[in-house]
Amino acid sequence: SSSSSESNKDGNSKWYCDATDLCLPEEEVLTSAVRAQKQFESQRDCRLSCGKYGSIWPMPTGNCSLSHDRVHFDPWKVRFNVVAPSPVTTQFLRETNRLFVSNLLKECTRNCTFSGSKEVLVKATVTDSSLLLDWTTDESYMMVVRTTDTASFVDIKAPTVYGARHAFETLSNLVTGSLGNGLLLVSGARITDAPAYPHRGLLLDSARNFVPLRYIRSTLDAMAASKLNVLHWHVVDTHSFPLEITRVPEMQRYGAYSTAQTYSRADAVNLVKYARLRGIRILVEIDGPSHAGNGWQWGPAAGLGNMSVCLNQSPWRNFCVQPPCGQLNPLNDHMYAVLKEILEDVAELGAPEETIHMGGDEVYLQCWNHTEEITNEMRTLGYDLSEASFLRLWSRFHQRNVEAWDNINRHMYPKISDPKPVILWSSRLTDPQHIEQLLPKERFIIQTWVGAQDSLNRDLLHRGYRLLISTKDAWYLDHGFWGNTKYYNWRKVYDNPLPLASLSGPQGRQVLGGEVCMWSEYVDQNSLEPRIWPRAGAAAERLWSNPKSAAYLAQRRFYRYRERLIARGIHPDAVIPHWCVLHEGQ
Ligand code: CP6
Repeated sequence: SSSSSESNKDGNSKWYCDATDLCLPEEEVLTSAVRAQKQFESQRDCRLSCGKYGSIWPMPTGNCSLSHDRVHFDPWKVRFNVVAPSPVTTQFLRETNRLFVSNLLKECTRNCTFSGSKEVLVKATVTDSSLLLDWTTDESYMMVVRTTDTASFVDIKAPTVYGARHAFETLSNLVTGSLGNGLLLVSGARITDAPAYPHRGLLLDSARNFVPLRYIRSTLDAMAASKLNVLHWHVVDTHSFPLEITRVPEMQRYGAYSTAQTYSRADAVNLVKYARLRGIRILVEIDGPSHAGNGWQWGPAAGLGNMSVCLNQSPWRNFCVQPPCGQLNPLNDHMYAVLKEILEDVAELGAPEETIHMGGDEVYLQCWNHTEEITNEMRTLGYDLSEASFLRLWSRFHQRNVEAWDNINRHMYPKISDPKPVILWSSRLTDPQHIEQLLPKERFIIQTWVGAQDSLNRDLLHRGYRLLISTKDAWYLDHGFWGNTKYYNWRKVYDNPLPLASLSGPQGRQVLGGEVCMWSEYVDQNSLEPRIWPRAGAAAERLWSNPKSAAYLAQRRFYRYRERLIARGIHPDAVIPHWCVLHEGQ
């Protein structure tokens, strides 16, 4: 047995392979005439589909049925007909079509051209003329696939281009390899689909260890394949500041590990475009007041005073959670001015509707309390040095930055009328007894990282806050690499329902979704991909489908999902001995 708690569906765990997903008997592949009139008579529920028949990941949430039959399929013979209401949406779908074909070409083991395959005519109709991508974007789609003697027809309807691009991903899930040339396509399908949560994220830390741009692009490719839609880019931290800030070049100059380990402004702008074409937002985090040090050291020499404090203190344990220490000085006005310029740069990088993550995690009050410059200034301003004073100082830090963020957006994007909410990590400020005084619920979204049993999520929802969930005892992909915790395998990631997942109504909708987190203390480009994938895919199905069943029922589909990642050039970790897949059901 691999684990006593992960029993198979019979409730025992005596099998080494607990691959118990239901696969229907294999059927002959149709090579020529297809019984079009019969193709929906033998339709299968998508949940029962196994690798051989194309298997959809994440599972659609609406109607979903697939034909038993497959036809030969040649990606070169796909013809697209795009019906979109504006030049930008038309252009978007054309580029999406190219990505779809190039992804499928990677699936061909020998040659993609098979003489017996017929044309596939894909019609995609979208109605919204904008490319807006935020929590309100409708990502739903409908898709019908049918096959006649002469061709296959795919009809996709979606409100937005993002729904349409998800439909293309689903369509590529209906394609499987063949032993000879070409590929096979499920001959008939009817699918309606929409995500359970609007925020389906992956956090990537590129500050502890630098992650070269092409590895971030690969991460985006795999996210697109999984219908994840937010890359939370934890781009800077105390350790390094690789991001170019054009208004404040000192940040990168003082903060990057080397000139090679940097992201230029153009890199970031291009990455945002690359992501959006794949249906993904890039949400930049500028963490503060804690987790900020390198990059901020140039204040004294420039006459701006200490903008970050405790950087070189020892022993570090007295000043921060993790070395190197560094915490922004909340009483230095120059620091706020520089931070505002950083926020301006970030606001310009992204889409007009995009917002920002401002961190707020792991503040160490002892750092400020042990910095004379700060305690002296506090006494001058009439603060005592109580804990309540420091908490007030900390919340003022966030309030000031939110005001700056609002001002920036009012000027930069006057057409967007509502102030954008800002995201913060859960912390002492988000304790239920403090939060309503400190962080107004209209302005702040809280990303919680408490354990699954913690009452915080329920308490904050009860008080009307919107949440992102990153349960640290299931969705921290770095766990198991710090030496003392068990590696979170994909089942654990999968079997972690979001709080109030079963609630409909306002409290259910206050959970915007969640993120799996790839902190980079112990990964860089050499181990990044297998650490993230395929486990982040388990979170992707949790967030898209909110499945009622546990991981064992998804195993066969998950295995096939992993194979698709491999075909697309990703290097996911292994999840099961291949022998188990070959002997499944025996
Ligand atoms: N870095 C930052 C981290 C973590 C956080 N913020 C973290 C904390 C605890 C664990 C793993 C990661 N490495 N900036 C907390 C949100 Cl167990």
